[in-house]
Amino acid sequence: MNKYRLEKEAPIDILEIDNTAVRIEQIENLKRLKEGRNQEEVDKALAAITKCVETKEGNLLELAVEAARVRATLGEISYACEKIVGRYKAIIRTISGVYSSESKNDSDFKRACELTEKFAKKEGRQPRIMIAKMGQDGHDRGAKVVATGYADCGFDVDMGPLFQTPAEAAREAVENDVHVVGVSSLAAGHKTLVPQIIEELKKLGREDIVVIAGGVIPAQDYDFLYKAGVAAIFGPGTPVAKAACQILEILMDEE
Ligand code: B12
Repeated sequence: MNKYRLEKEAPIDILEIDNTAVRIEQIENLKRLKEGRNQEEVDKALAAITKCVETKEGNLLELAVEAARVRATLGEISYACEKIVGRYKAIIRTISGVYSSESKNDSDFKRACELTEKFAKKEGRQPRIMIAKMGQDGHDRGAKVVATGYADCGFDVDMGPLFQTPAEAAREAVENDVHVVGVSSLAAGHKTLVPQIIEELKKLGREDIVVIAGGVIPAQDYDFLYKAGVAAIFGPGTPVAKAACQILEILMDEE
């Protein structure tokens, strides 16, 4: 995807965040906030929001500001709306044929198609990959790009929904009997979520399912992920067909 790649990328100084510590701290903050506020005022403000959404009468933004002033949380404010209108669910739409029509003369694309055929002949079915988006990471463009590309190379592709937990993603991968789970991570959750999905697959007795990762993952975290059991990592700018070939080689080596 990126024609102008450097031979050697200069290391970038990156702020390391301990996700688990941040989560614990935030839960503590919420607990303290809830203990210190007037619950009656909060309930009243939230009920006014629900009524406004239901009747479409009043100024929702004004009511949300009032609720925040009495220390209702963002989650509580949105839940007050959700009671009436439900929660938005992104519809996953993947398309096919775009990648193949652009790449039909590309040698990596041709090789990826040959390798999927070879795999299918040997295994009796196409290589099957699930692209997983876990945690609070809403960046789904790269995931959709690779899902579309791999499908055009001959993979059976399952696209998991946004915001899955590692346990949900692992369950879906097992139910669909995939050969590979491809975690797409762009919001710095990889060091927590990737080891967790590997653990969940183990719990389900499917440590044979290969786990790979892609997205914005700093080079200094690669070793950590490899040690956790990831078979390959693909960063921004990775050519889709090249990565497909590498995944197929890993799969065929495993057999
Ligand atoms: C577009 C974008 C958004 C869009 C996302 C739209 C969408 N529906 O996807 C919007 C505007 C919503 C957004 C929001 C945010 N973003 Co943003 N976003 C980006 C941006 C500019 C480009 C991502 C992209 O689409 N690239 C194009 C696709 C095709 O490339 P890709 O995803 O990297 O995928 C390629 C490879 O990585 C690999 N790959 C990816 N997944 C997989 C999976 C497998 C299995 C394989 C094999 C390969 C693979 O293959 C792909 C093809 O080469 C990046 C910066 C960047 N240049 O990466 C920041 C970036 C990811 N965002 C960032 C941030 C901080 C945010 C916000 C938190 C900002 C905020 N304060 O609100 C929010 C978070 C929202 C959320 N809940 O997650 C940071 C993340 C920092 C970090 N990881 O530590 C980045 C890196 C910007 C930065 N430098 O700070 N963002």
